[in-house]
Amino acid sequence: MDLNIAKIHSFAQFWLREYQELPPLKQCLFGRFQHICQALDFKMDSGESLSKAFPEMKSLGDLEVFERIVGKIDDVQILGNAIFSNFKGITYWSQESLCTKENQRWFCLAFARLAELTAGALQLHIACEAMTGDITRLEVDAIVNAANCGLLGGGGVDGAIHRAAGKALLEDCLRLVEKLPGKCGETGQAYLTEAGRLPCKYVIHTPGPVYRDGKHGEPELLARCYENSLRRAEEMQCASIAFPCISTGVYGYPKEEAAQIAVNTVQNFSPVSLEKAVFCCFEPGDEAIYRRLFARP
Ligand code: AR6
Repeated sequence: MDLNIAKIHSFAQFWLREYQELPPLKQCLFGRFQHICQALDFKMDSGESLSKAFPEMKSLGDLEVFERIVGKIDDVQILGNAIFSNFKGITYWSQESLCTKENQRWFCLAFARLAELTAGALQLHIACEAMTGDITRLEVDAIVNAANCGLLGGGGVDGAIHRAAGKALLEDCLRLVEKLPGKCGETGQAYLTEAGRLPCKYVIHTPGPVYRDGKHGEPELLARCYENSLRRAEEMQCASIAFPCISTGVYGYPKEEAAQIAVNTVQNFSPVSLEKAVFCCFEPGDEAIYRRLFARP
């Protein structure tokens, strides 16, 4: 029987949202869950529980292994069966002792992967827009900051964001940095904070690569900045995100090449919550580069 991918996608989104809020499910919800899983043609007794299908996974508590394995499953039926089989234990989940952060994370990872797979199959895309303006004024869910690895502010768009957001943002950044290994960020990674006085909800700080000659991993690192920023936004169920032209100022990345990477990465991303990405340009001419790229088949 053909799976109804659109239904499975909204199912995965629903349960991902449920699970992101602790405490997890109450027993009474299980009946509904079971019913939906069966309607989606997932089989609880398919024998494909994750630990059976992937013997590498010794215990469900082993989150790192689980994340790696779940990331590799690319069959909706297998993943659905496995999740459903592993949900058998859920009938007991009303017990406080089982409402742990770890169990919650386990389910979130599984549903996020299911949502991602189905989004890919449905060919969902983030709608892209380009504009010229000041990113600090945008009323989107998240704005991205072209940061440096220190993550505590600087010049360019970073300086503008910190000035407009005020002291609260710097305090958030200090708390964030305190928890990072080596007390600094990594190029290509993305780090989320709240947004102080800005009209958006979150700021995602991503240190872009310094451009040398394009042969020192710069394209991959720049793509990672965009991809990781999208992931952070998805983790907070953002519907909209705005990017500046990362690395194209002080860090010297050629504008056309950078815009091409930005657009490709965002358009190839399979969204769950994200609907819109705004490329917020600042200098005259930058917006036209994006518009030309959107117009390409
Ligand atoms: N809104 C939108 N875009 C802006 C704004 C603004 N308010 N202000 C500048 N831009 P840059 P980078 C554009 O140099 O190359 C900082 O000191 C700008 O025109 O801000 O990634 C950091 O702390 C350009 O197109 O970032 C790092 O040390 C784009 O933002 C370093 O610079 C990026 O230029 C990062 O360098």
